[in-house]
Amino acid sequence: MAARTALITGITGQDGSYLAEFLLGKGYRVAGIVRRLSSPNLTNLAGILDRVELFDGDLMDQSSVSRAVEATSPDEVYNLAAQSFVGASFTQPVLTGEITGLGTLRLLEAVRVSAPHARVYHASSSEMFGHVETEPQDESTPFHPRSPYGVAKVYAYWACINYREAYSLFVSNGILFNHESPRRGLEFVTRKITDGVARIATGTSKTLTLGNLEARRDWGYAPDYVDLMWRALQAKEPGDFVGATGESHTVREFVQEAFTAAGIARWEECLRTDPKFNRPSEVFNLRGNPAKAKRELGWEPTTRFRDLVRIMVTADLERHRKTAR
Ligand code: NDP
Ligand code: GDR
Repeated sequence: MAARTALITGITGQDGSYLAEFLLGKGYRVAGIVRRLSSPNLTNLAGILDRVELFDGDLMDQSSVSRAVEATSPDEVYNLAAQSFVGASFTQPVLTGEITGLGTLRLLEAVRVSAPHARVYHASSSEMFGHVETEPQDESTPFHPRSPYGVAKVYAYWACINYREAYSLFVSNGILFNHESPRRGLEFVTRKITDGVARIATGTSKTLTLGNLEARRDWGYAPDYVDLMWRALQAKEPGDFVGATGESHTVREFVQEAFTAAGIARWEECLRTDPKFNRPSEVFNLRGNPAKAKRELGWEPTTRFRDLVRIMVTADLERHRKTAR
């Protein structure tokens, strides 16, 4: 039997690279859309570059997205590309809307025209819940986004449901809560913390400066979440699924756990706050209920908070020690 083909947008990112590895492990032919940059950014794909097919394309550009869908004739499409940093969405709101919101519509159009039998996974986000009034959040919790990013994700979420209803496309939303790893971008709080702690532990820095330490998040491990993406497309029917651990912690707790993992006891002396890292409107508290994904997809996260922090601190310590040598 011929290998199934998966097309991934956002393949160079944290999730895209883990998903590509996961699908190669399952025998898929894996293709990805990569935008042109003056300095190519393929670090996350280093181990699999010779096994993935890369197509030039940008979610801002309909023709390049359509060409990639036509050229690969995919069985499964994973739409992970986005301007994904909430902080940057306040300084670049229109760009965020173009990529994260309309970009999804461009991909759906390409699938509708050229690959209507393909199954589509779309990366929706817990940021759509935003200012929550109930806890934990599940698939029926109302949306109240608090950033241009969250607003764009709500648009994309409904675009996916509209294409499911209007054209009978198989489109599923994964409403995923924060998931992290050593491949997380350095501007996101978890990686900023583990990188900062590793710098302090190796003597290249003395302090770590953050914004709101009391924000709560439901943090899981990224490789667990790409498994959910795949499972969502193996289901009988398309649907919308929350992916989360069901446990939440504050930023301050993450900091404490990270310093502990690095063996630094008097960590409060190294911690600073600066209001420049606060957001104009903040999401204070998120915790997900993944019961539907467990019941219908058989999905469960394997890695808990403390192990996640340790995995990330260990990787950053190793990286900084190597460069210090
Ligand atoms: P990353 O920021 O690590 O990756 C984003 C990817 O999108 C990169 O490959 C980036 O390419 C690509 N991209 C950005 N703009 C464009 C564009 N205009 N055209 C084509 N590609 C583009 O994000 P994650 O891997 O963490 O997240 C994957 C998806 O899941 C995103 O949509 C994110 O919003 C969503 N999400 C993430 C969660 C998380 O906790 N990680 C939780 C919920 C949802 P380049 O390398 O060129 O920058
Ligand atoms: P988030 O992730 O906004 O939840 O979006 P981020 O790690 O940026 O922020 C989490 C919380 O930490 C607080 N915070 C800080 N954040 C950053 N980046 N830097 C700081 O110095 C800092 N100090 C405190 C923030 O205010 C916030 O409350 C991520 C992204 O991956 C989205 O794409 C995804 O959809 C959601 O997770 C689920």
